[in-house]
Amino acid sequence: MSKDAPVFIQEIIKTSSDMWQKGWAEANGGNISLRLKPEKMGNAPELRPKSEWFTLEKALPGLAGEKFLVSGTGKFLRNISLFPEKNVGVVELDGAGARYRLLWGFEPDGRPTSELEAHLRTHEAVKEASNDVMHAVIHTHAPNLIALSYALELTTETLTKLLWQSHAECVVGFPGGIEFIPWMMAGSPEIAEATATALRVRPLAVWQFHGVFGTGRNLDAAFGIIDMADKAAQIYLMARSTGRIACTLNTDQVRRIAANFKVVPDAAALAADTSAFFA
Ligand code: 2HA
Ligand code: ZN
Repeated sequence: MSKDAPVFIQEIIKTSSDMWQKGWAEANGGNISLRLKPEKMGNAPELRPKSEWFTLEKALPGLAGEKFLVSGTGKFLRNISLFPEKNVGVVELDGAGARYRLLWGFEPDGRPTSELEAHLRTHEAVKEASNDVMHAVIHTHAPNLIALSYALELTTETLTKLLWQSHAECVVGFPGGIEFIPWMMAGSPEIAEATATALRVRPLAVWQFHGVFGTGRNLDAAFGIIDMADKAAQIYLMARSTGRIACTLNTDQVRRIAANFKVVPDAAALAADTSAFFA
C-alpha cells in the first residue's frame, strides 16, 4: 500500500486479508461494503465526484447522501491490500437515495460489486433497525456453511438451532438466528430484497449453495460473526464425518447458556426439532 493511502481504507485492508487467509475469498468471490462515518474520514480531500450518476434498481431514501467504501466487481479481495485504489472505491448516494456516483478508487475504470443492490438494501434495513449502529456488510463464500447447505435440508429454524447446538458460543453471538435463503440468482433484485429483509432482524443470512451475508457495527464485527457461524458448521461437519454423533448440546443447555449471557434466543428456532441431524 502506498504511504499516502487514505485512512478510510485501513479497516477493509485488514478484513479482506483475513478473508483471504481464511479461504473464504477465492478469485473474485465475495464482496465488502462499509458505510463511512464522516468523523472517521477526516477531511478526506481524496473524495471528489469522478463519474456520472448511476440509477439503482430501487430508491433507498434511508441512505440519502451516505458514502460507502465498496469492493469492486470482478476484483480479488486478496489484492485489496496491494492495490486498494484499483480494487475498492467510494460511492456516494444522491439526496433521494436513488442514484450513486463514484468519488474515489475503482482505478482506472472499475465499478462496484455485482452485489451492490444486496449490500445497499441491507445497509438501509440495518441502519434503521439498529438505530444507526450497523455500518458493515460482508458477503463471502464461507466453505463450511456452504457445505452444510448441500449436506442437509435446512430451514431458518433448523439451521439456527443446529449451529447453536454445535458451538456453545453461537446462541450468544447470534441469538436472533441465521436466516436460510433457498437458492435464488446471485446479483438479482429478488435475492437483494430477501437478504435485506432477513438482516433487519438477524445478523446473518446463508444463501443456499453459495455463501453468507453478515452485518456488524464495523467490519471486524461482521467478520467475527461469520467466522463464528462457519466454525460451528465446521465442528458439526467434523463430528459427523466420524460416522456417528454420540451427543450434542440439548435444548435446555442452549437455553441456559442464553440465560447466563442475558440474551433471548429466537423462540421458533429454540423449539425446532434438529434430532435428525444428530442421529
Ligand atoms: O463474485 O461473490 O456473489 C462476487 C460474488 C458474487
Ligand atoms: Zn458470492
